[in-house]
Amino acid sequence: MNKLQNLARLRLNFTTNGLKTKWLGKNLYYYQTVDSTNEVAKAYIDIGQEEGTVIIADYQTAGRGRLGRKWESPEGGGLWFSVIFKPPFELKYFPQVNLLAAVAVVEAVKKRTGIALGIKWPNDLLLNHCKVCGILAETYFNKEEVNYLILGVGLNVNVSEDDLSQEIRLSSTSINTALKKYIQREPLFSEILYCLENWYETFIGSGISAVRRAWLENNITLGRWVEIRSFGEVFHGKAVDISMDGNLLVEGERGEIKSFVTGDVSLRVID
Ligand code: BT5
Repeated sequence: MNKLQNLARLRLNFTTNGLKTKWLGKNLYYYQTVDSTNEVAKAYIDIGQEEGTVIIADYQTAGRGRLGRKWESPEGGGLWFSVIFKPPFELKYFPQVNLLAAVAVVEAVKKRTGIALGIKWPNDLLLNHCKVCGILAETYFNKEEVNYLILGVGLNVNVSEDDLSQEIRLSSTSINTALKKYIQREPLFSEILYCLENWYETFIGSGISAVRRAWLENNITLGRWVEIRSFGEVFHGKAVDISMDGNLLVEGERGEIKSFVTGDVSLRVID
């Protein structure tokens, strides 16, 4: 039995009444439990599901972050989902989708809750200095060697401190912790898909400029002293800009500028 057949009994119904998108999320698969929605997305690509397909789960047993890290996905309190994209551009531009995804989630959360999240390069969204959302963009090739991009988003909506491990309790938060009230997940989810579709279309239609501008307006990384770990090396400097490719430019102590590609690094703000 393949992965999707195995999962079939865990599928739930999802009402998409509030969905305002044209194509993104029109195919939507909602599960009670999966290992990782990014993994399920691969199985859907393998059976020919098209761009815009969304997989969402109430609980992930093996939710993951970048570089093999774990993404804690407690039951029912978050939006843990993945979107399948088939970008009509070269692989080297794929990391830029991280930027537009961050911008889209910030915009949707602002519209629905009034809360302003800050973007920490490359893929963390912070609220009151704590992580509330992580984004994971992974490339996947199907049998015909067509490149897909699976965009995974984990947003803590109604997640309480006790739902998370001791390890990350102090560095993470959720929207309901900040607002001190229960948040309905469906309207927020629909809004995120709507913003994601808009920003993706903007990106495809006119490139990174508008995305980059919005990213810059909402970022909390530039101008800060940072410590970057990349392939076993540690680099200290001031985050000064992001390039048109979405790379972070950091000025070292001797004035040298280094460029870091999203995906390869972990970054800590130290000032
Ligand atoms: C990320 O990685 O932040 C990307 C997370 C993407 C999760 C989504 S959920 C749907 C889809 N399916 C998946 O399997 N993944 C995606 P990274 O930058 O490597 O950050 C991981 C780190 O965030 C961990 O090492 C913890 O320190 C922290 N963390 C883990 N779970 C968290 C949570 N629920 N809230 C806040 N921080 C968390």
